[in-house]
Order: sequence, then structure tokens, then C-alpha cells
Amino acid sequence: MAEAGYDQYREDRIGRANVADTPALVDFYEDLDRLSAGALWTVANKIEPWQPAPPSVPMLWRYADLRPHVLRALELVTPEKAGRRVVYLLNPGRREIDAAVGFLYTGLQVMNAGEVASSHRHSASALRFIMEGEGAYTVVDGTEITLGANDFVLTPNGTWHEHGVREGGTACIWQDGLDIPLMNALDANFYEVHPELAQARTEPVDASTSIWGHPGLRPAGQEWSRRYSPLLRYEWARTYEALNDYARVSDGSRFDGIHFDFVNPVTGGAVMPTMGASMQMLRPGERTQAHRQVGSFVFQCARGSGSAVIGGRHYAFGERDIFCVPSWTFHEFANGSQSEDLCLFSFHDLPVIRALGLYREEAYGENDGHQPVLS
Ligand code: 1HN
Repeated sequence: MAEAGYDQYREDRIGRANVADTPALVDFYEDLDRLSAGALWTVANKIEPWQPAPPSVPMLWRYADLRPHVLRALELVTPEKAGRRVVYLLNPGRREIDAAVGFLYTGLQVMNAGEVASSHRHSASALRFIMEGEGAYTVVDGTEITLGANDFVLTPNGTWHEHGVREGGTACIWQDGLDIPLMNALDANFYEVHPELAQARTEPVDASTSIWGHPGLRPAGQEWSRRYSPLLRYEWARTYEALNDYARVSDGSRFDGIHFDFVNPVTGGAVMPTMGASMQMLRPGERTQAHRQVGSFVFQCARGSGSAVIGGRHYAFGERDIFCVPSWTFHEFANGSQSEDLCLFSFHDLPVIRALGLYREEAYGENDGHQPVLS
């Protein structure tokens, strides 16, 4: 559970109704409760915080801790029986909705060479960030997509999708990110198994990349009006080249360093209606200033190592470690290495926050932009 320092950090943001219990009030509350009703002032502190007061706590999940258990799952269950063979990450403040942070779910999926996980579709949007292994692929709406380390891949809501690892490949692990808790909170989730278990490949392998994956070039005459990006894979080699190219001419953001959003090439907007994703780079020795945003974030260290201060708590992380930043929580990053760059992949719910007009951000105003670290 959250430690005392962090609880205080949360408590300080919550307003307080100030009605003391009397015997008459207790009677009153009991009468209301029997009618499935309640007095607002008894819950006002909980449901009307002055500012977002997320039940999610900052978390760091170390890959070195998780990986042996992810591999253990290979021996324990098959994709046929399990549907998807995944170890998911659970925020202690979000147990009841199985979220990693806010209304975002994340997990580590593992498949062996020659395995397939059957096709399904759902209202939830999904994304993948590839961690290790050779030969993985996913099939999204008739297109097979090759998955390589640090590739970012979309499985938009409503699309049929299945995964596998080709014969001759190795055990593959990737991070899944889904808006499942949000879909369930909205009571909007539908789920369907493909009648054939595997879909027909109606397009050539990696067709979406060949058509839509060229910066500054839009395929003439190709219509696209769906609410998600037609580009389904954002290849690491190109992303990394872009980061380095940007870094050559700019210091980027004081909060995020060299920072790109993955976007829908048709609209320039987020890749899916509910979730967006980013890749950022901190140069050797770089330290960012703290800010906070309305929105929940899941990060994966894609390259290098570094540290973060999130809500006053300090975390040191290495490659493949995953951490989260709850909404409206100050966070800052540092790359302590003097020779290696640090790259952070992240996904978030900002498309929802922005669509509802709820986005805000604020810089940490004191101490040159750096939070005091809580004991
Ligand atoms: C899902 O469809 C996948 O397709 C992975 O690989 C994880 C977690 C919850 C709901 C659907 C996948 C999921 C999921």
C-alpha cells in the first residue's frame, strides 16, 4: 500500500466537509441508507476533491522481477486455454478495476515460436510495445504486421486481431496497453470471438506501413475516415532516427526533453480515439523540470536507464522497466548517464481528456522546477 508520505500528499488536496456525527444525524443516515440514498456531505470529500485526487499511486514495475514469471507462464498455460497469455500490472489503488493507473490497463504478453492466439475484437482499443524476441507478428483487420523490438503497434477498437510467433522464432514478450477499465467504467464494452478463430489475410504483410508510413507523403486517392490511424506500426529505427535528428537542432521541452507524439498521419491527431502514445529522449546528463497534467500515463524505458521523481517519490529504472504517473501528479525525469541516451515510451488517455475539454497542465513552480523527494 501507499506509504504515509504519499497518503499525506494526497490528503492535502482533498477538501473537507465538516459535519460531526450526532445521534440524530446517525439516525438520519441510517434512514436514508434503507432507502438507497445518502447525504451528500458525508461523501463530498471523496467525490468533490479540490483537484484530481487519483486513487492510483505512482508505481515502478521492474522487468528483472517480472520477466521470470512471464516466462514461467509459458510452461503453465497455453494461448488456446488462456485466450491471451499475459501477466498484467496492477496498481494497488486500482485493484477493483484491474488498472495499472487511472483507467488504463497494461500487461506483458508472451508467446513461443509456432504459437497462435486466436482472433477476436472488442470495444476496447489496444496498443503494443515490443520488448524482446524474434518472429512475432500480429494480424489487424486482414493485415499481418511484423513486430520488432521497440516498435509501437496499434490494435484499434473494433478491429479483428490475433497474434503469433513464426516457426523458427524465439519466445517474444511485448507490453499491451488497453483502455479496458475505461470501457468497463462506461459500461460500453463488447467482446466477440472470430467465427473462424483466424482471419483471412486480405492485404500483403505490412501493407499499412508501405502505404501510410512515409513522413510528409500522403497516398493520393486513398480515403481514410475511420477514427484511428491507418498506420498500424511505428517502427523503432525511424522513431530513433527522428529523435536524434530533432535533438541535433533543439533542446526540446524542459519537461520532456526531445519528445514526439505518435500521430494519425491523416489527421495529425492521436492514433486512437481514447489512447495516445509518445516517445521521448533525454540526452546524457539531461534532467527535466517537473510538471503535472490531467491524464494518466504508463511509461516503459525503451533504451538506457534513468530516474524519475513522481509525486515526490524517487524511482531509478533500467531498460524495460515500466512505471506510471497518476493524473495531476508532478513528475520529472533524469538521465544520469554521461554517455548513453535515455528513451521513454509512454501511452496515456489524453485523447479522452482533451476531447472532453479537461486538459490542464502546470509547471512545478518552486526550487528551480524540482520536487523535494519525500522520505
Ligand atoms: C486483448 O485483446 C489482448 O488481443 C491482450 O492481445 C490483453 C486484456 C484485456 C482485454 C483484452 C490481445 C487484453 C485484451
